[in-house]
Amino acid sequence: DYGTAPESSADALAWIVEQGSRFGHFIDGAMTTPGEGFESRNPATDEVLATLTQATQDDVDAAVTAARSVQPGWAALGGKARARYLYALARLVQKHARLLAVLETLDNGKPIRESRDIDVPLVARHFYHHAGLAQLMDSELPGMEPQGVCGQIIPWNFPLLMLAWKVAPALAAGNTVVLKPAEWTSLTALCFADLCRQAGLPRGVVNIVTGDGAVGEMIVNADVDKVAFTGSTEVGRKIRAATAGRDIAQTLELGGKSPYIVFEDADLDSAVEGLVDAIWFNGGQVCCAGSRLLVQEGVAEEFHARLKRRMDNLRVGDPLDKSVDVGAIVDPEQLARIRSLVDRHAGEGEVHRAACAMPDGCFYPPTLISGLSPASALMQDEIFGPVLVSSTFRTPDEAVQLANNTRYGLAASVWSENLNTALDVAPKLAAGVVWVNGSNMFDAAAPFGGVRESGFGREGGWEGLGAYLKAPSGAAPLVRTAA
Ligand code: TXE
Repeated sequence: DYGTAPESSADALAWIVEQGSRFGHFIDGAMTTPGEGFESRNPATDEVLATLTQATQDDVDAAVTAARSVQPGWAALGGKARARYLYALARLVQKHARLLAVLETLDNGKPIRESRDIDVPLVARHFYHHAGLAQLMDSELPGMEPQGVCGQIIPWNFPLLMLAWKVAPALAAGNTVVLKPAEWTSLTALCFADLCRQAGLPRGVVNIVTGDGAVGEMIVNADVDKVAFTGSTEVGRKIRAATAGRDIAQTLELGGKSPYIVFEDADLDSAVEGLVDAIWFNGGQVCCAGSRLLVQEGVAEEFHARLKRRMDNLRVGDPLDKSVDVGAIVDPEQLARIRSLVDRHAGEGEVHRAACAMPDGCFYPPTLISGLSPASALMQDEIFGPVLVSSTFRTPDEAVQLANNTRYGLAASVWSENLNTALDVAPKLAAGVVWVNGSNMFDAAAPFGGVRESGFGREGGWEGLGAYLKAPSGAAPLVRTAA
């Protein structure tokens, strides 16, 4: 019973204070002494939550050395023994679910309903799933070897979930890791370091260093065997350049501008509800957000009318309020990026801002900009905020052509009550994931990743595990599809 009162932040704030409100890095099984650093703030209130340390080259070197020295031993333990640690981590995530959810909401600004019901349960599911895969490894994948030491750099939109997507498969496969959370949202990663200690994970298997992009660069340039990155296409490109000529494995999960295609025979109310989830989940700060609505002409007017009515009922506000749909934007810098892109181009279409009450501070109203030309920057560039853009199409062919008119290719969503239409269109879409009559559906067993400028490599499923393995000869990584 969650009740309706705002979730209390007391336990999470007490946890921060217990840790001294100043955090070092987690290297070789212990927290280092906090050094020069930066503040982590609650974007909804602008309160300082804690002070974090900017890692130096020496810190990164120490983390990589620790990871390197224990990696052969961790791999030699075998899949079944590693599975026991992953199960322990999964159970600890569940045990501390409330603390982790509140901490995530304080640090990131996402609604507590999301961190509690989506992020943290998916984190536990990811560790359980990979514990299961680790158990199967010795019998199902004999002879496969881990990549070695993995440098992992993650973004701020799903801080703990992106950690789980990176750490769980790496550990299951016998790798050790040096992970850097995003500078705006490092607290749940540091709390996870504490869970590693509680799980009795051997020291050095997981190392976490904090800091900005410069620390990310140090990790990419360090003696690592694999780089796994989720973040902007721009940084993905820098990582490609920095690793050119080096024989290391890579997984890059980058930006998106995913189409949300509504045919005139779709169940319009369901499609509106699906769209709320596609673009206003996590305030649109989702790499695979259904941020580009393409609606068939015959129902465009009616669909937009229903959508606007639904938007006006969204609740924006205190992320700890359990009835809030859209929380704070992660940081004033991200808010400024959203504002600048929208303000420069909004005149090219018709703007509808949700009529809901808006709090002051780092918030942005749910916004729809319709009637845009396909070439408009708003139709082409990732806004990464609660802003939906839309345009119309006449025929299925035109829908496919408009949907694919993007440099990205992460996800797509098709809405039709006619399965033939949906199944005809879905395979023609240039996207790593296509949902039919749904959106934003994730599972640890389903591979996720993009094509084109959305990156390459898959996370989740056998493919995701395969990306952390190599054949004994050092040949191409395993890619195995589930039967
Ligand atoms: O991302 P960055 P930012 C998109 C979204 C957003 C834009 C900018 O459009 O508006 O990117 O966000 C680390 N070498 N996405 O600037 O910079 C950084 O410290 C190595 C989409 O926050 O890519 C952080 O840990 N690492 C996205 C991580 O990269 C570097 C999620 C991501 O930050 C680095 C986030 C460097 N040179 C933003 N520079 C998604 N696909 O989900 C920075 N970093």
